[in-house]
Amino acid sequence: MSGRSRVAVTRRLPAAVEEQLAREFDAQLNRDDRPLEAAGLQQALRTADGLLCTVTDRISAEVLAVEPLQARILANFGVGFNHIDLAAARTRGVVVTNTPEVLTEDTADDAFMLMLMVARRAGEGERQVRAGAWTGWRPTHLLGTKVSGKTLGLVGMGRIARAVARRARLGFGMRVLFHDPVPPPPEVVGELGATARPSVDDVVREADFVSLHCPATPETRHLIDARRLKLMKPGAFLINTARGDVVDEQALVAALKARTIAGAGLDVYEREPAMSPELRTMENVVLLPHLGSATQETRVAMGMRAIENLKAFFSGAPPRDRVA
Ligand code: 8YV
Repeated sequence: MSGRSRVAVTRRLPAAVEEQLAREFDAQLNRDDRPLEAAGLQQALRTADGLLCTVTDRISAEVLAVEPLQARILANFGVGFNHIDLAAARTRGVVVTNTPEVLTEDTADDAFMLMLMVARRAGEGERQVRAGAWTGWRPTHLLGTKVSGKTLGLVGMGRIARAVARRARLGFGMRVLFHDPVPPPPEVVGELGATARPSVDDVVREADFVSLHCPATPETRHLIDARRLKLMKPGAFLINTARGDVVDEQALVAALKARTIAGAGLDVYEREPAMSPELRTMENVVLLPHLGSATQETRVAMGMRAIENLKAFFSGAPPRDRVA
């Protein structure tokens, strides 16, 4: 149908979202769900008015240099947008939007799931049961680390960190510390019962669980490096549901080997889906495949939010979640 905006959708999305996309736009769906490489992304940028893209699309300056550039909006399905070169998008006059808020609670759940799994050795236990290696209950079997009442250190205090802080305080009676270069207003911090620390170093030094909730930017790349891992308590755990780039994965492997820290719960990796093979051999590490927002409800809500941004943009209104 002419007159309808053409939207290239880079991955398969939940059926309800694809149906809505087909109703609203001239939607080019990716039925095979094969990630588009640079050439495929460029083809989409040349032919569609907008892209609905995801974390698996590396939209670099080179990709955006395509001629002729037809697309005027990148509606990202996800809150993180470090896979998109925002400066290049701005230069090329391409608007970028994301999907905040709708995935906050699920990602906070994911962080807590990792915290509990790694501290209570749930992965190890499950592997034992599945292998038929469980010989029965005994008082000294798979003793883990208590979570309730411990100190949680949050790196970043945005929406997701606050949702983690609420769970920690209300559900687990934890003491919550945080550092954020742009902290929330004092009344928000007070409501959460959280305590600010002047630096990331202070947070990692004091926490029993360090949970990462900052965006991936040039400034936060390898924020958790060998030095900061050494500052952590030997009994402490590192939880990452933010982005792989925030942690120096090689330094983490070294720290885990040297028992500088007690364990790690990871949902994200520096070179997804690849990871340091040594991580897979370690019992004190829980490895999830980027599941932060992976619930039926939330993935539909993310899709609808991206559609809302596209509709606003094509109708000439400012999209609600513009990031560039
Ligand atoms: C998404 C995420 O699944 O929103 C984010 O930043 O990491 C995940 O919730 C992913 O980014 C989809 O593009």
